Amino acid sequence: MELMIYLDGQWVPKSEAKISVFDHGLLYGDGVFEGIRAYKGLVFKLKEHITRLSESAHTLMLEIPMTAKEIETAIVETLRRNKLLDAYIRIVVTRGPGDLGLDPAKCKKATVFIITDKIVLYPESLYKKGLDIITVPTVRNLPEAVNPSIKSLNYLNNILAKIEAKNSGCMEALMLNHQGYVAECTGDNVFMVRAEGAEGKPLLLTPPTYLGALKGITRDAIIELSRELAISFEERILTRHDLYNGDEVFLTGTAAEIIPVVKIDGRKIGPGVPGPVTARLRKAFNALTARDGVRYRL
Ligand code: PXG
Repeated sequence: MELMIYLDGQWVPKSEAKISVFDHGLLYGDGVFEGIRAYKGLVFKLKEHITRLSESAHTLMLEIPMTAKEIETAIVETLRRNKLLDAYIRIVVTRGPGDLGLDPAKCKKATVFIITDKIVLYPESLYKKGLDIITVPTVRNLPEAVNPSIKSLNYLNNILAKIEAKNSGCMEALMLNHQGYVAECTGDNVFMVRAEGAEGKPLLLTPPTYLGALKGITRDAIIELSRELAISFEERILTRHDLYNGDEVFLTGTAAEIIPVVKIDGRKIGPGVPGPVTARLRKAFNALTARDGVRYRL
C-alpha cells in the first residue's frame, strides 16, 4: 500500500501529494514545521509540538487554517490510515501559493501537509559507541535575525553546518553562536555532565536557549527526567573548553532521541565511551516514551 499523506484537508497517496511551484514554502522557505514521534501507539508530547508549531507560525504571522484539536485529529488519522504504531511524523505549514514576489500577503491560504513515516538518523551502533562531532565555522543564526526558536522551513544555517561536518568526516556538527558560546547541533540540543562540588556529584548542564538554540521538546523531557532521577541540573553558558572537559556529552532531539558524544574536535570526552548518566537518562527517556503520550488505536 502506498503511503497516504494528509494534504490540505484530504488524504492522498504519496505519488499524488503535490504542491504548487509557486508555494512560498518552496520559493522562500516561508513556513514552519514539527518533527514528532509515535511510540507503540502513543504520540509523544503531541500538545507541546502543536504549541511550538503555533508559536513559530504566530511569530511569522502565518495563520494555520486549523485549530490545535484539528491538527491533533489529522495527525492521528494519518497514522491510522498508514497503520503505523511507531512512526516519525512531519507536519509542515507553508505560507501557501503566491506570486514571485516575497510579499506573504499575496499568499491567500497556508498549505498544510502531514507525512507519517520512519526515520533513522544514526545507525544503532553509534548509540552504543557514541558520536565523534566537530565544531564548524558556520555560526548558529543570530536570535536577532532568524531566531533559532522558530522552527522554520529555513534550515540552510543547519544544512551548511551539516555539510561542513561531513566534509570533515563527522556525522554531526557542533554549532557556536556569534560570541563563540555553544549553541546546539544541526538538529539536536547539547548536554554535558561533569562532577562538581566537594562530593563530586554529577551535574547536568545545557546552554540556555537564548544563546541561539531551539527549545527542544526532548531537551525539556530530559530536564524533567533529571529531576525525577535526582540528578542536579543547571542551564549554563558553555564554551567548547567546557565540553572538552566534561565527563559526558550527549545530544537530544526527536529524531536522534538521546545519543552519546565521545569525541569533539579530536578531544576525547571523559574516558571516550558513553557514560553512566547518559545511559540512565536514555533508559528513563525510553520508559517515558513508552508510557506518556496521546494514545490512538489502529
Ligand atoms: N535543534 C534543532 C535545530 C532542531 O531542528 C532540535 C534542536 C531538537 O528539538 P526536539 O524538539 O526535537 O527535541 C531540533 C529538532 C531531522 C529532524 O530530520 C530534526 C529535528 C527533529 C526531527 C527531525 O533531522 N530537529
